[in-house]
Amino acid sequence: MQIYWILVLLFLQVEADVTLSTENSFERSAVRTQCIGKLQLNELIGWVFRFQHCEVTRDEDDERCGAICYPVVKPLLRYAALCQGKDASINDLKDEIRKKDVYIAQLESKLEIAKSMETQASKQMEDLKVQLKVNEMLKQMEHLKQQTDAKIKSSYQQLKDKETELHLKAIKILKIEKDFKDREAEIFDKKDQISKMEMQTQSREVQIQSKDKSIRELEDQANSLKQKLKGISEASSCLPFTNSTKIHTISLPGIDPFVVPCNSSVSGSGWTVIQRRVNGLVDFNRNWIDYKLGFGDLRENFFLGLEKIHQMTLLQPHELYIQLQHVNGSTSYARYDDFKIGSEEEDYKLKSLGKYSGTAGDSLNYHLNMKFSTLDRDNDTSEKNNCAKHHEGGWWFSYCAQSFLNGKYYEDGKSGTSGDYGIIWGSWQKYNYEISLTFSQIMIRPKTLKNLYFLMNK
Ligand SMILES: [Ca+2]
Repeated sequence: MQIYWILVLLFLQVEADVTLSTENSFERSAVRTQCIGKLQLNELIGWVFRFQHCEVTRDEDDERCGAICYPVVKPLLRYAALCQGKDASINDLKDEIRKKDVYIAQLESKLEIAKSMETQASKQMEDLKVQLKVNEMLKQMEHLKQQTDAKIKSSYQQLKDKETELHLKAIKILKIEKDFKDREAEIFDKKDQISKMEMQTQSREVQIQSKDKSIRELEDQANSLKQKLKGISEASSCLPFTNSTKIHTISLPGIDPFVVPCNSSVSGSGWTVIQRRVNGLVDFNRNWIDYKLGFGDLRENFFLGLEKIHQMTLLQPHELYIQLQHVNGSTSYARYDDFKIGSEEEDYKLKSLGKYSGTAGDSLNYHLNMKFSTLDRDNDTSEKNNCAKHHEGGWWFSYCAQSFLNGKYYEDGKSGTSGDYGIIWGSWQKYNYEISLTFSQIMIRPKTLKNLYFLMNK
């Protein structure tokens, strides 16, 4: 039996040689060797195991086998050859499968690597996304930081400015405080000074009060003295109005103040004019009341008034000055050093003349102690006549007159031959009563106390 299978194998070897006869010798040899080796190995092993107990001899078998088996084995051989080819294909396929497996394993390995790489990439992507988010956040934070920095910078600058402003204000406040303290110190000093001054003032006030008291006492004494001297000095005549030839107001005890013309241009200062004739504009043929109170224009023709003259001459002794002028321009005067007339109760009697001096002659002494007469009051010594009425003017008529300065005014200086008086001063015109003077002025001046006035005003 074993020999049979060896023949089969040799047959297969022949078939293989025939099949590959068209191939090149080198390659056929290699393939045959390889195929025989494989068949021998595979089939011999199977064959040995399956037929190891075969007891037929080799010669017998060979004969039987040759005759019986060949027709049977021949399709088997062909099938075996076909199977051998299939096995080779299968082996090839297995090899291919192994290669594919290897390739698949490689691919799987690569896939694993790829998956790993994908995982890494995904992780990296996530990391990148995170990084991007972080970068975006960082960028936003940077922007916020810049904005915050800008705000902080602005706020810092504002704070800086505020600090500077506060610093300046603090300096101002310090200066104001210093000024305030200085002022306080000044005020304190001033208060101290004021306190001292108040004390001094109080002391001085005491002194002043004492002096005021003394002054009041002196003033009272002076006022008393002035009151005593008032009527006899400055206000009672023109004497205080030194060198004046104007109209002034004087006052006398018992009557209202009145105005008088003063004259300092004829015979020294301080004369009070009591009568004047310069033209015929004022009628001197007046009644008692007129002569008592006075009349006319103080600037020209006037009579001051018997009551005023009485009060003036009553208060103190007066001197008398009579100024005369002829129509031809010649002048003269008569002066008496103690002129005084009585009260109305005494009919304003010419009570005193004193000592005469002058150039006109003494034509008034004839009228001494005569009462004053007016057209309505006959106080003359003529029993049959009213001299004042007859000669049209008031005067101290006796048996009429040697002087009469209140007579009718004649512009040509002549009263005519009728015997009626004009303005006459007999002793100066040689008792020619046809002559009427064209100017007369009677003035009086205190005499005995005039020096006292000057002493009081020094
Ligand atoms: Ca008479």
